[in-house]
Parts: sequence; C-alpha cells; structure tokens
Amino acid sequence: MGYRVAVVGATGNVGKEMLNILAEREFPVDEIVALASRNSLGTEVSFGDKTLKTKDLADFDFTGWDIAFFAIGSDATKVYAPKAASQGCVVIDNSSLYRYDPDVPLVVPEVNAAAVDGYTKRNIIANPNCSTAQMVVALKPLHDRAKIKRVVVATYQSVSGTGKEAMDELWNQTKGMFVPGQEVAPKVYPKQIAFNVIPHIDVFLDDGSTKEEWKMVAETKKILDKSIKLTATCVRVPVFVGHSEAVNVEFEEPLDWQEAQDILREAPGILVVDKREAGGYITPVECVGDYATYVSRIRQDSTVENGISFWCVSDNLRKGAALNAVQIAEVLGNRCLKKG
Ligand code: 2RA
Repeated sequence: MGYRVAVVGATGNVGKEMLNILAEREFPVDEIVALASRNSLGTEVSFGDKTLKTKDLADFDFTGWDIAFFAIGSDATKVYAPKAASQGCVVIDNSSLYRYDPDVPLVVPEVNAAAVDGYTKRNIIANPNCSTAQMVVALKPLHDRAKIKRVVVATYQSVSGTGKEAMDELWNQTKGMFVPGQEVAPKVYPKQIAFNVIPHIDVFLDDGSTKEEWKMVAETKKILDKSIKLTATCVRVPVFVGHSEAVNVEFEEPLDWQEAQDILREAPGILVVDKREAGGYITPVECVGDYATYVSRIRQDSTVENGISFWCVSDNLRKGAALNAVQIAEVLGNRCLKKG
C-alpha cells in the first residue's frame, strides 16, 4: 500500500525533478497528481514511463491526499500550502516561506532526520535552500567529530537555481555573443551572465549582505547548530546545473585533513573525489543527475588553529531541492506516516 501524492509546480525545474526522483527511488505511490497554475493547465509531464496531464492547483481539493510536494514561489505557497495542510495533507515545501518558522521543521535527512516528527504542529515540513543543503551534509560529520566554531563559504551557483528563464538567458546570451546584432541584453539577471560571474543572489539586506547569504546563516543554525558562526558570499556563475562551494571551517578541536577525508568518505550522502593532481576533483558538470554531495580539495588551513578547507559540489535541483524533499517524505513515511 502506498501514498496519494501531489506535486505542486510540476512543470518547473524542481517539480519535474521531484517526479523523476519519486519514480527513480520507487517511492510507494498509489496515486499521483501533477498540479500547476492555470497557465500550464494540461501540460504533460513525465512520471517514470507514464505521462501526467497537469491539473489546476487553484481548484484542487487535497482532502484524502497524504503528501504534497510544493515547488512554487512563496506568494502562491502562502495561499495553497496552508489550504493543503488544513485539508490533512502533509506539505513538503521547497519555498523559503516556512523555513524560519519555529513550528515548521527544516530538514536535511543526513543531518536532522528526527526533526521531521515536528511536522504535526502545522502539517508542513520545509526543505532548505540549495546552497545550505549540500553544505550541511558535508559539515555535519565534521561537526560531530571536532565541533565547528566558524565557517566562511563562497558559493558558485548555477542558473538553474533561478529557473528556466535564467537557463534560457544564459544559453541565448552565450550564442548571441558570437553573432553580431544578436546580442541578448540581461533581463532575468541585473548584469550579463554569459562569460561572467555575478556576486548577487536574491535581494539586498540592510547590512549589505544578500538574502541568499542570510539564508545560509539562518538555515545552518536551524538545521545543524545555532552556535555555529557563518559568513557567506553567494555568486551566480554561467553554469546550467550544479552548485559549487569553497568552504573554510574553523573547529574547536584539532582535526587533521586525512582524518577529515576519512570521516567524509564514511558519511551518508557524501562522495569524496580527492586526488591531489590535475583533474582529481569534482566539477559541476560531473554531478548533474546524481544524488551525492561531492567533496574535493580537502586540506589543512594553517592560518587558524584548527582549520580545514574543502570544495563541495552537488546537483542543486536534486540534493538542493527535489531529492532532499523526497528523502524527507521517505523519513516521514518510515517514522510517522506508515502505510500498509
Ligand atoms: C538559487 N537559492 O540558486 C536558489 C535556488 N533555491 O538561486
């Protein structure tokens, strides 16, 4: 016996990946519905070897449905997630709307799976931001061993994190650079993204940081440990899929880079690719379509007492969004919503 599952925002980058991953991982589904806004009504999406026609989210009654994966913007989530939750369906939400709500668990299963139990307060579980998810998977086993004091992270985030229009902008701008008269002006991004990098993701805050950077701080504290100090610089790069991060960590206890490497090799969700030679590390194009968070370039940082630096890369549409959401549903199924 399986679940009745809804995927909300099924025509977007993340919604499509949710359907792919539910099928790939053989999530126990009895019935599945793909929901979208009225504009996308009737659009066909794949679920394994089946094709689903999207239905209208606005009219949908979630009564009797077990789990709804939400992959739509915060404004629409604000309307439909509480509706689904009040109709008895557990919402796993990929927007940032509920992430910082103390009554909503924010979960990365490799880090804080047990927090899922707290879903009962609002019938909602939040999925973290892509850049946080992959980083905390790598930080958790190191934190357990040597207690993290401070993290300095710089991200290199792909355009799929912004959405389909941004992927088109990168593609068209890149082609346009080579054809006189067909140059494509920036529209989705404030500056040219082709052959460039943009140190700005999400809105600016009063202290000069961006909301994306703030999210990494607030979410790491909520998921992993509120005592961790973290500073981030989030950068958009001309890569279609796969977020990369250069992470520097200062620990309370001494930690040798070889031990850090061994710990990460054993850790759930991590694959270490770390040969100290040309090509002995991972790059984003190699992680597309994978589940793992890859870690490379693990080395001592001798400028602080107990410092380690590393490079980590993951498919932002998967571990950074859809995969993590499906893993949350798996934990929910095992711990709370048992079927059969
Ligand atoms: C990005 N944080 O890459 C986003 C996606 N969740 O912009």
